[in-house]
Amino acid sequence: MNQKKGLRSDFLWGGAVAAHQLEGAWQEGGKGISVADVMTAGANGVERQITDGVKPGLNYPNHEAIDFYHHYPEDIKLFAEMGFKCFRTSIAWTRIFPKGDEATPNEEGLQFYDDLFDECLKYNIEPVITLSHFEMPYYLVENYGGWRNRKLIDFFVNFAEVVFKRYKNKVKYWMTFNEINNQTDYKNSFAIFTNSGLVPKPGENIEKTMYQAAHYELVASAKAVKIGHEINPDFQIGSMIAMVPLYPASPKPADIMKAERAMQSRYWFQDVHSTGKYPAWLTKYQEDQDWEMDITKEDMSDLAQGTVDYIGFSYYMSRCVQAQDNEPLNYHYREEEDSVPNKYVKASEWGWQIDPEGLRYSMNWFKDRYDIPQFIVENGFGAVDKKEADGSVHDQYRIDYLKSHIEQMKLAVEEDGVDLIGYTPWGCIDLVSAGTGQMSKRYGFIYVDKDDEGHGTMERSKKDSFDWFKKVISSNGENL
Ligand code: BGP
Repeated sequence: MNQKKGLRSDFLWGGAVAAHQLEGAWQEGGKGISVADVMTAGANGVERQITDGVKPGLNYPNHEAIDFYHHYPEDIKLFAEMGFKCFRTSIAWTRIFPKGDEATPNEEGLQFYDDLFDECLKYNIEPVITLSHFEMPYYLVENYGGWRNRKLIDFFVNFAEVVFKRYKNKVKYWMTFNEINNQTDYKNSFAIFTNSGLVPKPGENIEKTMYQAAHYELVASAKAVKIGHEINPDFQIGSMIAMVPLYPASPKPADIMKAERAMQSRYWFQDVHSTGKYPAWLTKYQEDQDWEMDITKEDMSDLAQGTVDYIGFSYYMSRCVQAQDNEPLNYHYREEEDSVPNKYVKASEWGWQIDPEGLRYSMNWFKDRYDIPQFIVENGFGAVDKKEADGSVHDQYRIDYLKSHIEQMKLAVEEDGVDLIGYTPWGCIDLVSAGTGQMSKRYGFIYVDKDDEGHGTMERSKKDSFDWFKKVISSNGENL
């Protein structure tokens, strides 16, 4: 869409969530247990634990979450009041296929999403749907080893086909796997468990397994894209990439090269999603390891036939990388080990570096490499909010964060020619944080009365950012 000034007139303003982080009702409506349901909350500096089943007495925050399953009419009404044009959520795979490998879907689960989408459409809110957002059936982990098993391709494609057919007249915008590239951080057990249901086996080369699992997911994604377009040629089916641009810490050539390799190692997923091919360095790397990869000619043909229509991505922060003396180049950027602080930007309480210009940089980077439409499907500021005695929440810090990012987003559109479909800030209503498993890291325009121990009335109330975002939407981003 060619325009001189402003965002497109059909720009999709909205908000984003994921089924497991807000629905709750983990055992209602015939739902099966997902990987999210076996993860405990973090507490006092202790990370979330991945358990091998649900143990009494532990805090599993996703079980109830904010009970959106029962509150959604009230919540969607508030989204409509803010003026949302779209609402990004995911379909919990376990509501449709409780175990993942069944032949027949669970009608009650399908009906739930019919009702939810109808409720959105009632207010002209377009549902934007992620097929897999950190919540595959736990049964597939226990019985098939998660995505290290090729059989998962068929299970996922079947799930995609069932929901594509069911909602073909209600949903146009889809994404396959949420933040599929997080698993490149393969030493982080949270990243590979939530992305791919991988639990490392003793003695296993988890790096190789990650590449194999990622390959199966990419084939499954491509097959889903192809089938989706056959079911409804108007479908727009995107990838979903966690975009954290990695800057060199200095002009030192070794830092530049390290940053380049780090970017390659985190973002090759979009190469496959967009071109249907693996980048040369990756094929070479896998050959050099003498790994027997299960990548067939048919897979490569599937990848080529299932390239995505748009790039969906999250953007929260940038990071910096610095080469160590005599360090050999490696392709495996790891957040914990390889990042150094950037003295030019501030960080949130969780160390997430606030860098609005990094959003514009990322949009240009995607544009130059892939030149397809983009959709910012997550962006936002996680903070501990304080609810005042009169029920108000003064979250100016959140407004400041979002405003500065929207400004840069607009520059990317107006001055750099990026074709941007929409913008859906993360956690538009407070929900369970994926990283901490806690309620206290909040993103919402709408406050939900619930604490980390699970206590609270669940009452919804508007924060200051609610009216601000309403004004932003009604002016199509002109009035910030
Ligand atoms: C992304 C995920 C979301 C979400 C968000 C914020 O990585 O796609 O599921 O939770 O980040 O992260 P957190 O909840 O850890 O603050």
